[in-house]
Amino acid sequence: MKNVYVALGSNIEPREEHLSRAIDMLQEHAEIAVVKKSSIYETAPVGYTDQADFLNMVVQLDTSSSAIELLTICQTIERNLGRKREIRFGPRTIDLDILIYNQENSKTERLTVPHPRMHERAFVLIPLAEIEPNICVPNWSKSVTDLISELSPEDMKDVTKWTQNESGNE
Ligand code: PH2
Ligand code: MG
Ligand code: MG
Repeated sequence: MKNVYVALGSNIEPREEHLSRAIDMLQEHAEIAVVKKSSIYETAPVGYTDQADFLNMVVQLDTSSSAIELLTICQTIERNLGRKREIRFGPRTIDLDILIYNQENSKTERLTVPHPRMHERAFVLIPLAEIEPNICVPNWSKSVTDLISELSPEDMKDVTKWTQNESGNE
């Protein structure tokens, strides 16, 4: 079994339903078990900022699938949840990104693990730290906590825990 961390994000309503349906589809897959789930965070868009806020979270999986097989599974789930590939970094019903695959460091045309931008993304590191603060992130060879300590206060303040029914969420 391989130990894997996957980031989920959605900024098209119903955002929470997109996250939970994606997790159900991962869990239903014969070669995947969802071991841990972080809380859901509401986050300001990074990169392409003229779009709605995201809900983001991170899950830990056990899987017998290879990294590339898991990528294909994630892309199938994205398609099944209506993901259309349009603007790079733009709005999406669901995005599933493999962050860490069993401490491997690998780069192919289709997939780079660990995720090449995870070290600079508070919306990834904060939920990951909630479930696995001490895991070493290959490539940077630093713990999640150490990577968070390198983020700016502005990056950190754009990520807040999301609770259903507070502040008018449906
Ligand atoms: N995903 C992106 C680009 N920007 N910003 C936030 N807050 N959350 C995301 O999941 C996200 C993003 C590309 O995948
Ligand atoms: Mg992404
Ligand atoms: Mg993606």
